Amino acid sequence: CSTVQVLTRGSSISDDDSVPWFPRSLKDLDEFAHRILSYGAELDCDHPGFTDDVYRARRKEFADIAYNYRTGQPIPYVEYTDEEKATWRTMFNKLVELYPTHACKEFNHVFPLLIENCGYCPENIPQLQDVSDFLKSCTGFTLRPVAGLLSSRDFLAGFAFRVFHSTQYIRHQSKPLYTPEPDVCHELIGHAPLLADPDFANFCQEIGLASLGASDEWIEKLATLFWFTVEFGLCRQNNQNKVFGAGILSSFGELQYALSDEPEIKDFDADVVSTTKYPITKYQPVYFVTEDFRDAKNKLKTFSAKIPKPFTLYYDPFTQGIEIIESH
Ligand code: HBI
Ligand code: FE
Repeated sequence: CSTVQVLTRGSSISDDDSVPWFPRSLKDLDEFAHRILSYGAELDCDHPGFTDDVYRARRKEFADIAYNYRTGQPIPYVEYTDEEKATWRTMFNKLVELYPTHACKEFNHVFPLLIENCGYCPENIPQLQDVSDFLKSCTGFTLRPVAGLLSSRDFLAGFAFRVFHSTQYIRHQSKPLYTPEPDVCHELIGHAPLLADPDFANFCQEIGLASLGASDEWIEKLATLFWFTVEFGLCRQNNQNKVFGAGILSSFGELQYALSDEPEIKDFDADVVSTTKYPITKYQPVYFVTEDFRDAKNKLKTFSAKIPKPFTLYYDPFTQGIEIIESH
């Protein structure tokens, strides 16, 4: 029979339990606030701040802000301590030395704008709300505070709405150049700059939309694609490899290692990338290179067209909601 394309609002998709729940509006993202895998104050025993009660209490303060945050509210300003600012300063000063030669041109285009518009400088940790306002004016991306690690499904779902779940706490002062988990340095220096780039923002939203309603196996593939692009991606510019992955951009050591001749470099192929295993707490043995963010988005679209879903969805920028076109 011919497929009947029905544009439905309260579609029966919610009755179809073969489709995992996914957010349909910005407000729905509030569901994630309490679905975190690790509450910020619960540190692993090998965490640099594990035995530091003052640090753990501070982490609880940040986790509570995020846990109580609701869509539409301003992100609370935080008075960072001198010790936290010193950690940021060490990180900031080391990293900015390398960006002109190691970061992609889009990053180097945006970074000065963040200095000018959001108070990025060695002495000051920028406020999430100020960075969010700047990103919104560039690409519509906004930041939302998160209390700790989200599941891949939930974290990727935020991207469908151009929402980046950002931590607000900072790594322990004993290791300013290392963090076992995302922290405000990683988010604001690694991720935020490129979320201001239109092509990169489109790429990120594409991953998010592909993840909505996908099965767990496909979520894992998309999370792996995310890992080798948004977190650890390289691109080709003027016949040289340049960095765009946040995990590299926010790591002084890995920024040098990634462009050295030590790691294996492969051309980006979505099918290969999505099934490549990767280590979490050491430098990546392999990186993938894409031409540019448009190229990456086109390859991602071809890849995500293979994800089996009993419906087609799209993002409505006017309602900032997800619309379903159901095919029977
Ligand atoms: N959760 N809060 C948070 N921040 C991340 O960067 C993050 C996450 N969950 C999963 C994740 N990153 C990636 O490993 C992919 O699974 C998406
Ligand atoms: Fe990250």
